[in-house]
Formats: sequence, C-alpha cells, structure tokens
Amino acid sequence: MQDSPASQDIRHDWTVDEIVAVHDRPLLDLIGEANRLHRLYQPPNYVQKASLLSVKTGGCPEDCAYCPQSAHYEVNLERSPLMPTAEVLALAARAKAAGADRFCMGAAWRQVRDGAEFDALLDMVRGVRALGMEACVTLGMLTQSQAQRLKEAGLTAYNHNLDTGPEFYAKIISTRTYEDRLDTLKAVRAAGLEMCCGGIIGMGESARDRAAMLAVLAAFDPHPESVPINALVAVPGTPLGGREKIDPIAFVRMIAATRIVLPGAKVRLSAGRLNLSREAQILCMVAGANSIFYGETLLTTPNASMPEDDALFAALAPVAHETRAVLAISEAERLRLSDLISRETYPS
Ligand code: SAM
Ligand code: DTB
Ligand code: SF4
Repeated sequence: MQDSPASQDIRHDWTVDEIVAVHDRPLLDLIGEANRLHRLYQPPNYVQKASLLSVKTGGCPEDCAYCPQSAHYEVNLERSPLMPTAEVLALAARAKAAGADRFCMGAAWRQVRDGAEFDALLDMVRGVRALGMEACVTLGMLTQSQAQRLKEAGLTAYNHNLDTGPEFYAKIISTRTYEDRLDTLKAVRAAGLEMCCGGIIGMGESARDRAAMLAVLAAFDPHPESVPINALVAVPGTPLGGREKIDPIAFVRMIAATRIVLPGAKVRLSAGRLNLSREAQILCMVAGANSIFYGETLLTTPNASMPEDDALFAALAPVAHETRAVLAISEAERLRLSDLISRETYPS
C-alpha cells in the first residue's frame, strides 16, 4: 500500500463518472480509502475549530432557495445592518478564548460595494488577524480590486460556494449564474487569497450532481484550500423548508468522496451537524473531515451546542492545534484594535 504522498493523488482531470464510482463504492472501501489519503495529506489528529458570525443579516436580493436570508421568502428572521467593528472583534476574541483558530464573517450581500461598509469589513479582517486567528469572509460576488484589498488587509481565505453541480444549480438559484460564481472565485485566486469553496447536500440533488460539483472543484489548479460540506438546514418559509433531513451516511459518503478527490484540502463538516450524533460526526472525521464550525449559531440557525462539542472533542482527545503566525501589523494599529476589543469585552 502506498504510504507516502504521490503525484497521482492530486488530480485536476476527474470526470463526473469517476467521482460517482468513488462515491458509490462499498461504504467500508470508501471510508478506508478516504482515511488512507487523509492520513497521508493531513495532520491526522487535528480538527480545526472555526467560528462563524453573521455580521449583516437578512434582506438579501438573491433568491437562493435554501437561504433564510433571502428577501424573496417569508422567514421568521430579524434583519440587522452591519455590526459595529468593536462588537465583531469582541466576539472574535471570545471565540479565540473558547478555542477557535479561524473566524469567519458572513454578510447577506449579493456583492461587495466599495464604501464605508467595505472599509469597516477590512478593519474587521485586520482585527481578527491581530488576534492571531485565520480570517475568512463570505460577502457575495467581488471584483479583482476588492479581492486585492481584502488580501492587503490580511484576509486568509474567501468563502464562496458553488453550492451544487452545474446542472442542478438552476433549480436552486436564478439571480446569479454558475459563471458569476466562477468569476468571483477567479478574482479570489488572482489576489492570492485561499479559496474556501464547497456546497450543500440534501436539496433534492442526485449523487451525480454532488459528484459534478466535486469535479468542478477538482479542476481548480491549485485545489481550494478548504471545502465546506453543508447539509441543508431546512428553514420554514424557504422553498426548501419542507425537505427531509438527509441520512447521516449520505453525509459520510460525500465527505469521503471530497477527501479522495481533494486530498490536500481542509474538509469542513459544516451546517447540519445538529442532526448528527457524536458517533456519526466522528465517522465523518474518519472519512476525512478535519474542520467544524464551533459555536451555538451558524449564521442564522442553531449549531451544535458548546457542551456537545466539548464532549465531541473530549472523545477525540488529545487533538493537536495548529498555530499560525500572527500577521505583522504596526504597533499603533495593534493598540487601536486591542483598545476596541477590550472596551467591548470589559465595558467599564
Ligand atoms: N451572501 C454570500 C454568498 O452567498 O456568497 C454569503 C453568505 S451565504 C449564507 C454562505 C453559504 O452558506 C451559502 O453559499 C450556502 O452554501 C450556505 N448556506 C446558506 N443557507 C444554508 C442552509 N439553509 N443550509 C445549508 N447551507 C446554507
Ligand atoms: C458555509 O459553507 N457554511 C456556512 C459558511 N460557509 C458561511 C454557512 C452555513 C449557513 C447555514 C444557515 C444559516 O445559519 O443561516
Ligand atoms: Fe443571499 Fe448568500 Fe443567502 Fe444567497 S446564500 S440569499 S446570496 S445571503
């Protein structure tokens, strides 16, 4: 058995048929192969805790059929404008104290617009990096120069999902094309940012649609550094609000197929963990997942609770934690940001 990385493992020419065949292998073979590659290409005992915050919630002009934040649907959700930077940084500091090493901020925008709000977001990115955390944002479509400004602010990664395969996509979103998404991802790459790009299962798509998404991801050279796999959180009021929960084994198969097709990527077990037992989550990790969203809320919907996750990590213990170099920032900037954080965390 091959026990060191080999060039044939990192491929950009996966066909959809090949990936379907991988996905549909006997389960134990599938998990075994995914685990073998996981141990070759990833630190085997490391599971990243990423924390997620919606910094601008609801009222989005896009019509993504899964999304509670779309203005097209009647959902019980309070909209809120962009949060103050100090509040965001205080929550990032709290997430770091709780053990998160990545902080992801989401805004329900169709696209980024230059101006005061984008400037505030750049400040948030600087502040998160000054805390020594990885920073990721998901803000919708963005231009090359905006991607460049995010990079200059120290952003680690930009999250922009393909969501599903190119054929099924049109059944889910009509206001933004697959090509639009690929253009944004191109801008992300050209700016030298890490790419965080994945999708959702459980929207009514077939295994072939899931494989088709993985084939598009595999064609990126280099592969995305992180790949979130979400199970649909069916929110009442959205067009997909009535959909049945997926079988946890379908989650395991998708994670394993992702690990095999993209051995070098961090595979994030994202939305939908609430419906997985501790044991099913561990099975996902055996099959290649090595990152989770940690914290009681995803963007707008509940996530696994902190005590549940503490029990999960206790079962995995001891797990190693990666530390990344803190971005070099000026002393004046560091003082300004730490003042913002402490004022919010310890108000007098
Ligand atoms: N507006 C930005 C965008 O769409 O690029 C960023 C925010 S959006 C909420 C980020 C991602 O969250 C979506 O692309 C989708 O994959 C995931 N997501 C949103 N609602 C979800 C749901 N109900 N269940 C699972 N994943 C969801
Ligand atoms: C991703 O792929 N999943 C996260 C993150 N990227 C931004 C978002 C999940 C959202 C689930 C629905 C909600 O809480 O609103
Ligand atoms: Fe808007 Fe993003 Fe939700 Fe689509 S997924 S409706 S773009 S917030």
